[in-house]
Amino acid sequence: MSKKVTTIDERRLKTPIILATEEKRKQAKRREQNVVVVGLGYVGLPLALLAEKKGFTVGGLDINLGKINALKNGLAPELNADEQSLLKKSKIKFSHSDRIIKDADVVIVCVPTPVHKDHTPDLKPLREAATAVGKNLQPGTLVLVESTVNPGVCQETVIPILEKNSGLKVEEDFFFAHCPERINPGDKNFTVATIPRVIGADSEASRRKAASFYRSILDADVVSNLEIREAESVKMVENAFRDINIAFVNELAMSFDRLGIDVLHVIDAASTKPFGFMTHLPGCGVGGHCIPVDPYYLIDYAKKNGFSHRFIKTAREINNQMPFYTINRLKGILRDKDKKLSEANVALLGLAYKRDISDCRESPALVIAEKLRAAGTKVIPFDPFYTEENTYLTLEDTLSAADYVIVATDHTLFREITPEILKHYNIEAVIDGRNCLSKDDFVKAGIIYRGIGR
Ligand code: SAJ
Repeated sequence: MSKKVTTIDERRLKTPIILATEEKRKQAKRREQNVVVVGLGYVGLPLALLAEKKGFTVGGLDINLGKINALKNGLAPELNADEQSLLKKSKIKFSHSDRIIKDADVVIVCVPTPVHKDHTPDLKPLREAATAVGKNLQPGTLVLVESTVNPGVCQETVIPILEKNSGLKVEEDFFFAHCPERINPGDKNFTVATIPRVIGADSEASRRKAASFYRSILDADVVSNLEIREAESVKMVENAFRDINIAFVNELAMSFDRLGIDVLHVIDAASTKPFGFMTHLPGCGVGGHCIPVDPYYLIDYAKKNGFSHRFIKTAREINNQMPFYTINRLKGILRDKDKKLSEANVALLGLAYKRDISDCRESPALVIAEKLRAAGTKVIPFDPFYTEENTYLTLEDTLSAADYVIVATDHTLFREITPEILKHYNIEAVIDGRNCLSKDDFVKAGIIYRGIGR
């Protein structure tokens, strides 16, 4: 019988001192490596700080001079506490000039990929970033694109711009890979260092270089056996998957409102099934820079190649209508009181697209505010994280000026609102756009409650 060979984990044989010495040697080697991150938003800045923490010499480029000046002064409110402390002691060279790219061994493009009003992809930021990189690209550099794009963008848009502006040839003069970002803003468990990543490349040399770089900064798995277009597709699939599942529960919510069934009770119960079910929750809409945006990139590209994504498109339509559905919940209450929207003073609680963050991009709350105002409603917005738009400085002042409340973001502060508080301010009804309040308590207290699906 063959002797069972036990593979001994080499690391276990090394003493902590040997491991620490090895890490120090790797860090010293990395210090010779210059990494430049292009785009210092919620993706690029944490990545730049992580690369520096892991020993690389790092430069950060952004077209926003105000952001660069703030960063030079150690100011970046959107960072979490750990990242803030890294920024305070950081030696990252923050620059507004793309010449910083000339010294880079690794360039990482982390610029936004939004959509136009008609939901078609807006690649302008990415094209501009690729042009800046191309103009300063040196032979031997590894170019990594983290921005979320549909299949084809790297090979059909980015690489041609890099080659045209540098006179260099991809895979001959410089290396290229795509590693879609997977940041989840506000997530304290999964951070830039711990989220597994996927890499797509079209040559073994680029693949190896990209995998080696990410493995040197991440404490997470790196899957590197994809082609570029596959890696571009992974992100599209991840986010369309989430959007479709949210649309599913949003449709259930609208149906169950008619049927008088509490959709949250049903979803909670279905979630007890340990397999074959994944919990998603209905709400007043789908915001953010990823979920409501990315599916349109895939829809648009597939359409250009002769395929119409009916299911993904329908999911987008369902989710886009949720702000209007939320307003209709209020209209139903007013109708019973023979009132119109133009006679209502509505406290709109929450502008951010999700809990306990300040980001309002594509937020359904902004659609609700716009449509209510168009109907003549007096909208009194309040968001503890996004103070620019607040009518009043406190929640109490906001409630004192309102007759009705719409909760559009389930910030922790709003989850603590009790019926007594609303009664104190003579609030007649609450539309709970995030189903984050206790329906039974409000009904018992005689306050009209409408959730989304309950
Ligand atoms: N939402 C619902 N119901 C849900 C989940 C979310 O209505 O069950 C709404 C949220 O209120 C928000 C929007 O959808 O308005 C997006 O929420 P999100 O939790 O997906 O938050 P994002 O946009 O920050 O998504 C990020 C994404 N990360 C990347 O794209 C790299 C996404 O892929 C992650 O799945 C998501 O975080 C996550 O899982 O938290």
